[in-house]
Amino acid sequence: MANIPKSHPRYWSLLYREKIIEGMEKGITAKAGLIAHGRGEAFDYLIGEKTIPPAEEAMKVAVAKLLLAKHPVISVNGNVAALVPKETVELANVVGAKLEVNLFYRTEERVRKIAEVLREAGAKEVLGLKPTKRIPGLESERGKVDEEGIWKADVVLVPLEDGDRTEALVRMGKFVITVDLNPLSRSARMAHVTIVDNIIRAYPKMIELAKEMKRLSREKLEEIVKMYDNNRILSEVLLYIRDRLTRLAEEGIWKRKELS
Ligand code: PTJ
Repeated sequence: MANIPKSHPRYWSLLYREKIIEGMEKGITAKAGLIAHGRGEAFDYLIGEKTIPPAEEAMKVAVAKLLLAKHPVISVNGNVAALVPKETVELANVVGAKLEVNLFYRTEERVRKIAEVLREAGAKEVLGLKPTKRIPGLESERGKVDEEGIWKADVVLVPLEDGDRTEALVRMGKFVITVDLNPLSRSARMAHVTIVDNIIRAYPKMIELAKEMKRLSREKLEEIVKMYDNNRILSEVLLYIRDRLTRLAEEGIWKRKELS
């Protein structure tokens, strides 16, 4: 990995960029994953590279839904494995979810390598290595799922996902949660709960929330889920970006070192 000085003003951003590059070189991340990451970075600039209130609200509902689920599954792709392997395993442990490697650009070798990364991060069980079922309506490679995982799941967390697959999962009757920095993406609009935040901030926060919310009764968790409206959340994200950009334009961003 390139040596990035900690004093660099954009240290964190460069560090995660390097993780994605390293993931690709190791055969974990797809080449298209580099493009997806760049798109994510651009949207992260727009929200100010911090967790914004509508994302926090969506996270609470996502965690409540995962805790309430009978068969929750967290899907893992090449970008997620490169960026947040430990956090993925920890989140699955706290909410009691299964982990399934499910790839858009599926190759058996990548599936195996990602499963290895998850095991190194502490996962006891990783599904998706021998999928026997197919998501209806998706061509063979993209639609392969594990009978004990996504196939059976009632709630699926599919971060950084393609819109087509999100839509197919919704059609199958799954409750779909996504993490996507682009509030305009098809995935963001198709999912039942969309967390518009960088996964590197979202997963640690969701772990914290899950540890607290585990103590709540089912009634309380159901109450949190009941009032949720994903369309409102996506509108709030767009309005947040609009207001932030307006403020920055009016204040003159060139005068400021830190953007908030
Ligand atoms: O590993 P595979 O084969 O499953 O492929 C994974 C990618 C990401 C290449 C594949 O799912 C894909 O092409 O996805 P898309 O359609 O590019 O969508 C990815 C979405 O994730 C985009 O809307 C990005 O803005 C968003 N994104 C990228 N990086 C992050 C992110 N959202 C949150 N956190 C990020 N770090």
